[in-house]
Order: sequence, then structure tokens, then C-alpha cells
Amino acid sequence: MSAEIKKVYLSHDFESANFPLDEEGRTYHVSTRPGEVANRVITVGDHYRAFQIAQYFDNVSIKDLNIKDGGPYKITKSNVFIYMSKRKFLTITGTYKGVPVSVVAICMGMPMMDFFLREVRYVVKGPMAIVRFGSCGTVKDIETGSVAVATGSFMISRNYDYFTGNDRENETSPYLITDSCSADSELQELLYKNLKRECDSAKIKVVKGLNGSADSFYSSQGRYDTNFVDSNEELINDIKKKHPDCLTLEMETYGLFHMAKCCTSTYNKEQNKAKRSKSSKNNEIKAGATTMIFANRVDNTFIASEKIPVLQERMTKGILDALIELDLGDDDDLQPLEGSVWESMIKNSQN
Ligand code: R1P
Repeated sequence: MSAEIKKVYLSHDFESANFPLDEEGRTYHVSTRPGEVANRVITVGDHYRAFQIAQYFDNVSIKDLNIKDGGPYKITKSNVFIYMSKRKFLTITGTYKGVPVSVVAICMGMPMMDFFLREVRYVVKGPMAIVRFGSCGTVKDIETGSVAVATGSFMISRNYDYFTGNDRENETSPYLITDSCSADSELQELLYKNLKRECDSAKIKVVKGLNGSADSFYSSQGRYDTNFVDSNEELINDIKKKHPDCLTLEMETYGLFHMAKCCTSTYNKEQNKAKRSKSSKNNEIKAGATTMIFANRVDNTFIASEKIPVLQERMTKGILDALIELDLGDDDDLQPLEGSVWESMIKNSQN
């Protein structure tokens, strides 16, 4: 075990059971501290996608990202910062066209989105823009390899009591479907505009619509699995009845949109304008999401793997351009340059 890995594994004692932080100020799961995560973030499920996106950061090449180690590890270079936590949250921070940006890979599902959002919000000063860049299935007849921009998202959860109660089957539904929660409208428009620009020339279709996030890849997305009782034969129809404009299904976007709304300032702004204060305004999270359509649930087809690299490449450029185009207000209200991992990157580029 290298000295650096030993340090990550062994030296971390945590203070506070409520919100554990180690002696360096790193959070318990994502394991980053102030100055390591930018105000503008792309979040993805898979590590490979995160490394692929980071190749578009300023002065970063595939060589910088050719890491064989499974982690945990920390790499601080003059052009890129990389931290893989013990729990496999991967944070890569650099600059894009001179603006600090991070990509964070969180693996899959709602709990991971919750860890990520709370811990990243904790270590970043000022308003944030967070875009989820994921993969999904579509319930409309749209060809795989197309791009979806989420206008909003709702949640589909397995109703656990339905499956365990004796007499409940006649009284309750096997799945719970929430109302929808909207994306940040400005970010959504910027994503659509920039993705259209990047994708049109490659003949990749870009569509906008409502997303449903499910608590399972299988049962709560209406997939059949004869090894389990899932009672989901009517689920896709029920989803379409409640949300006729539902376009895509995946597993994290609702968590992002919902928590962004509940992030102190946004919640106050929407619930009670009178309560809004200057300090809470600085905590705002502007949330957006875009997905590659991997699965067509209408004709039961899955994307050809050779389509994925070009799709990811075009989308990465569009998402990064949208992220830096979004106005997050005065630089003085953002995470300070001094002491950040991007301080040397920006100073080097100015010399
Ligand atoms: C399931 O295969 C995973 O893929 C989708 C789902 O939301 C889920 O996380 O997104 P990612 O490709 O971002 O992981």
C-alpha cells in the first residue's frame, strides 16, 4: 500500500455523529473539502464517464487520467485534481475555458445522490449549478442514441407495505408515483441550446421532456423478473396515466431536482418569498439533467455500444458550455480562488 493510500485509509478520524468531518475538513463519504469542488459541477453515475468528461478540461490529456489504482487516492497536479474516496465517489476538478468545473461520479441511485448533494453543498461556498449527465430508458418511441433534456422529474417508489402486508393487496398500489419537480428553467434552456448545437451536426436527436426516477432499475421501471414478486405489469401504463408527457426513466434526477428545491434558499424562495434572506440566497442550487437514451422500452431495444463514444463527446461539450454560460452572480460570492485546487491552474494559464 503506497504512503498516499495509507494516509487516506488510516489517518481519518471523524468529529461529530451528525455530520462527520475528518481533521482535514473532508466529508465522510465524498471526502472532499473546501477548495476541491467547483461551484459548477457535472454529476455522472460511472467513473469511466467522469474520466471521459475530464479530458475536455483545459490542458488535461488522457495521460493525466490513466489511473490503474482502484483507490482511495488523491492526485494533485498543476492541471487537474482527482480524489477517489473510500466509498468510490470520484471527484475531478479542473477548468474549462478558464472557469473552474468539477465532475463527480456517484455510482447509482437516490441515496448516492443524497450523499453527494449534501456533502458537496457543505464544502462549496455560494450558489452552485449541478447538471446530471446520465443514461436512461425511454417510454416513448424515440430511437436509442438520442439525447433527452429533463424539464422536470417525478419519483416512482416500490410500495414496500403492499408486498408484505396480509390484506393490503386490495387496498394499496404496488408503486407510488409523485408529482413532478421542475429543473432550473435557465439551465434547462442552456442545456437544450448547447446540446442541439453539438448534436445536430452529428445527426443526434435532442428531445425535451419529463423524467421519472425510480428506486430500482428493474421493478419500479416496469421490467419483468420472474425470480421476484413485483406486481408491475401495469406500472408503465400507470406512469403514463399520471404523467402523459413522461419521456425517460432513470434513477437519480428526481433526487437532484427535489433536493435543489429543498436547499434552503430555493425552498424559501418558492414557499415564502418574504422569508428570503441574503445569506440563504447564497446556498442556491440550480439543477439540470440530460441523459443518453440507452434503452427503448417500447420496442425493447438497447443502444449499439459503438454509438456511445461520439454521443458522450458531443454531450460533454454541450453540457460544459451550458454550465459555464450560466450566470452564478458575483465571483466574490463563489468559492474563493485563494487556497483552491484551481488557483494554480488559473494562474498558470494567465502567465
Ligand atoms: C442503471 O443502469 C444506472 O444507469 C442510469 C441509471 O440512472 C442508473 O444509475 O444512469 P447512469 O448511467 O448515470 O448511472
